[in-house]
Amino acid sequence: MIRLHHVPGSRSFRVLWLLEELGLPVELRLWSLTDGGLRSAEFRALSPGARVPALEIDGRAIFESGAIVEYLCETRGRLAPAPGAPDRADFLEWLHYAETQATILQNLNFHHIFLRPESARSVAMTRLDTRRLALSLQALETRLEQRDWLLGDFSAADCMMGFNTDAIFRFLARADYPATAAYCARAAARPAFGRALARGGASTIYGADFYEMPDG
Ligand SMILES: N[C@@H](CCC(=O)N[C@@H](CS)C(=O)NCC(=O)O)C(=O)O
Repeated sequence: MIRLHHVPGSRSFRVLWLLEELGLPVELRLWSLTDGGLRSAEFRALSPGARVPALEIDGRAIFESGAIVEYLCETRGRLAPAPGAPDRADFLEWLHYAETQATILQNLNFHHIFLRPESARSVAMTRLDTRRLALSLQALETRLEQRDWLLGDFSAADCMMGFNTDAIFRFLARADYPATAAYCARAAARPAFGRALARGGASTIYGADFYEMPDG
């Protein structure tokens, strides 16, 4: 039995998408970011930092989406170059780069949506993180100008980007990053991506399609 602890539209989508790509049956346990459930002793026994995802598998629980993705590839033997393969370093770089970018997206979610009261939000930090996102996205854009997927062929590193693809164009103009926009569309067209979205549920975070960088 594999059980994924999941919040719709969160980083746990990365794992759900990969499990669908691998054709592995999974039981979902749904949580909310806002009702305090992630801070319960029950959940912290699975993920001590009170974050999703957590995956119960092979008689234990694993937290950290990157660790889960690497573990699934290693133990289920697909969608990643083997250790020592020529493109292994590229795989690890992009797998972890997705999390570098996700932390910026998470900050922007706080700046634009979650922080209350609104007077607690910082214009300077919102502008800084928007610029940091643009820099991180330019690297992705350059990479994708030459290839359909991060490694050329589809890999689990692309699943790590699954959380980011829903968020990046909420804060930056799609038209400025055509290769990344095409990549996001290719990802969304994969049957496993569609199954994961239908099963796990779409993000409920965003009330707007686009959030402008504030003046200041
Ligand atoms: N580096 C961790 C980050 C996990 C993380 O921050 N998850 C968010 C959802 S996308 C979360 O659980 N947030 C709960 C909170 O901040 O209280 C990973 O990749 O698994």
